[in-house]
Amino acid sequence: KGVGGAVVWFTGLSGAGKSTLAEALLPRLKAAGKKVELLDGDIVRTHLSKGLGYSREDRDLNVARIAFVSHLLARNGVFVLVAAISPFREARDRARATIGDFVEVHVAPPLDECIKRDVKGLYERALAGQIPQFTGVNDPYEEPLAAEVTLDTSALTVAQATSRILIKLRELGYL
Ligand code: GGZ
Repeated sequence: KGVGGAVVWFTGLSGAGKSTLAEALLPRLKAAGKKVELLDGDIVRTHLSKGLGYSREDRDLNVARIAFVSHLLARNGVFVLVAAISPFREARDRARATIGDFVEVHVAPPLDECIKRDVKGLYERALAGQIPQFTGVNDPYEEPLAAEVTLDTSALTVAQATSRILIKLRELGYL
């Protein structure tokens, strides 16, 4: 497995729990002696992808940029945790092909659960027609067909979900 890096790619709806899980996994990987970097959608969009919107073209470009940077890091032994909706299967599969050491984690609570939580009030606005192209409401989310890990975060604690990812990373020989 090269010099031991890998990309753990969290995909799923807004509010599914991608960032929460990435943030919970980070110290666990550090404790295992790994170098770790987190690329979170919010941060990426204020720096690397500043100016991009939410058309399919812009989302795919965002994902391609994240994949490019992740690959550079992973091939130098870093564990990269990516948290981005990344709603289009083709773009995720291109990321997988670019990166190689790619562990796809589908963070998959029911949409209803995301709407119920609505941490940032975005679903309420989207459902009221105030946000065009909001994933899961009026824009598609294409579910992974073969994610390494699928987590229904409405039925799991953060600790349980994190431990499932760690088990998979061990199984795959990354830990
Ligand atoms: C989806 C949107 C949108 C639209 C703004 N659709 O939960 P959040 O708020 O903090 O994270 C979401 C973030 C999505 O950025 P990503 O880079 O992860 O998306 S993608 O991978 O598709 O490029 C959400 C907020 O931005 N947001 N408008 N229309 N999410």
